[in-house]
Amino acid sequence: MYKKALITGLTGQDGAYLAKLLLDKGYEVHGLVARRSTDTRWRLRELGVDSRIVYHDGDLADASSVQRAVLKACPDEVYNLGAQSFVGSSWDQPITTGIVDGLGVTHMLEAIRQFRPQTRFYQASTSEMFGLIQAERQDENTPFYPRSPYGVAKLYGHWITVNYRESFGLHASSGILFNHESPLRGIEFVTRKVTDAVARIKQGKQRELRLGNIDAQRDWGFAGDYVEAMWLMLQQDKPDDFVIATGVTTTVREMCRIAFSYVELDYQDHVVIDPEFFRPAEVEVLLGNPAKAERVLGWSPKTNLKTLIQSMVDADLKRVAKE
Ligand code: NAP
Ligand code: G4F
Repeated sequence: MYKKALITGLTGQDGAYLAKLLLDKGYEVHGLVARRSTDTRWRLRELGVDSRIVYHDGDLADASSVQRAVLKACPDEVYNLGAQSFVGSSWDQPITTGIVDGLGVTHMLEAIRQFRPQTRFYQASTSEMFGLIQAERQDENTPFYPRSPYGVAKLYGHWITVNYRESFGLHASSGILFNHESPLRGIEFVTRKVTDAVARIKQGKQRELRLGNIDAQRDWGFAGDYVEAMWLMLQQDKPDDFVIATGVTTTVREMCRIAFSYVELDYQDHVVIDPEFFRPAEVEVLLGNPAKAERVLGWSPKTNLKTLIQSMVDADLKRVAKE
């Protein structure tokens, strides 16, 4: 028998890779998609999966639409990836971020509890919850200290997932994923901002790149590897929480060097530090310890940062050349 999955955040980076993974495994894939005035399905087209998905109109802020999607899709598995996911915007839209990234999780958990309690649930939690880090390498036992409205909202989403698992026995797992990137990454995130700029500068369409805190360090992996971990979590007999990371941390500065040097440019000739891109409170460093995921899920990252950034530059070079 084939399985059915409902994905929120289907049109985002992870939603697109996850939809492809599940379709390749023979799943019937449903997506909760919020109404927008512009086209948001370009990533699904890029991966050639847009016409193979059953779409449900809905918004995580609207509990009734979430319930309707669960009732119509009758999913075996729900992957809750929908979110206002840009940390920088969360200071400008703290209330929306709180509703969608926090309360939205409860909307989905309640729909599952009331109408389909056998459904397995995945919550897209984040290393941003560690914020002002309380241990050099962060794992499932590291205390949280979020530093942005986004991190705070996601922490609520994480704990309500744990709470519904413990209160109602739901098969609800929380994946604490560290930064993961790809050619499908939104342009506002620093890796894509850099690779897009490298492509433009190389082709003479841009001269400088304005960035904020390039001394910040992140544990960056490849989104395609990380969606595999999400799926593995829901295949376990027992629900649980897992850190998904590479175990390597790199500065934004070094990531820039990798991207620019790939096309024989020196980042120091083009990067301009601009106070506009500094945050009210910064997460200076993140470094995950994925030992539990390796031991229990048999998961480990397959892609290193250099290969990842170079693949993003290649994709941006092709795209910018066609503009
Ligand atoms: P993304 O590319 O920004 O995608 C976010 C998705 O959420 C989009 O499909 C967006 O729809 C949807 N969405 C936004 N507001 C919504 C609402 N009110 N109702 C329903 N859907 C809504 O993010 P991503 O990188 O794929 O990340 C996926 C999830 O993992 C997010 O929850 C993010 O917070 C979390 N996460 C990401 C990372 C990472 O490094 N990528 C790390 C840890 C955790 P539109 O396309 O219509 O805007
Ligand atoms: O690429 P970023 O915007 O990602 P950030 O804030 O780490 O958040 C991402 O990863 C989280 C997991 O830890 C996810 F939960 C979240 O949804 C998102 O996917 O910024 C990375 C670092 C930051 O320290 C930022 O201050 O890069 C620094 N940075 C320096 N200049 C910049 C810039 N970030 C952006 N976006 N733009 C800049 O110009």
